Amino acid sequence: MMQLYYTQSSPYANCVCMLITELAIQNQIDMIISHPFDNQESFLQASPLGKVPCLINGQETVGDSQVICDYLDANYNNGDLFNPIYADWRLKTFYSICYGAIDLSVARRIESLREKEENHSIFWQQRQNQGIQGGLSLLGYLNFRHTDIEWDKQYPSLSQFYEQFKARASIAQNLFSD
Ligand SMILES: N[C@@H](CCC(=O)N[C@@H](CS)C(=O)NCC(=O)O)C(=O)O
Repeated sequence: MMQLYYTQSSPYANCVCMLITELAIQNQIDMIISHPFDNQESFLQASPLGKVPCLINGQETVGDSQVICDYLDANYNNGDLFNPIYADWRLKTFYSICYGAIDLSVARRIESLREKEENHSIFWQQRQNQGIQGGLSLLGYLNFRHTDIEWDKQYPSLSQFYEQFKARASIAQNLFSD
């Protein structure tokens, strides 16, 4: 049995959870909700950087969502998801833009938490907005954390696509929450 340390608010963990649902391997993984800021000892031992997600398989620790997705795909899916991406630089670039948009959205979240400390940067918030618009690909997380970015009004056909796509089990069963 593997263990996955995760939170339901992390878009990185959400990528892993969606893949687990897509591969239908939920029954092989203990899902352990662990908020990084709680600094649980077992979590910190597994994840030296103190970040979720983190996967444990026996003696092996696999950290970082992209590495975990790669690991699960290679071991439980013959690499069918990622091999075609790695073989095509255009797909690789697209994948990297998707991840970059996740990074920016998390940075934007951190920046908005700083607002409460009255030292957030308007400059960085605007840069993040610009990049997120350019890489819209993490629609569920935007609906969860950044509802002020009204992407659905700006991109109606993307919104239509998402309305259909969100019924998929890997999205419907892995909804964001605090
Ligand atoms: N590159 C990592 C990033 C993971 C990450 O930054 N996770 C956030 C939650 S969204 C976290 O655990 N933050 C806690 C911290 O930085 O202390 C991945 O793809 O898994």
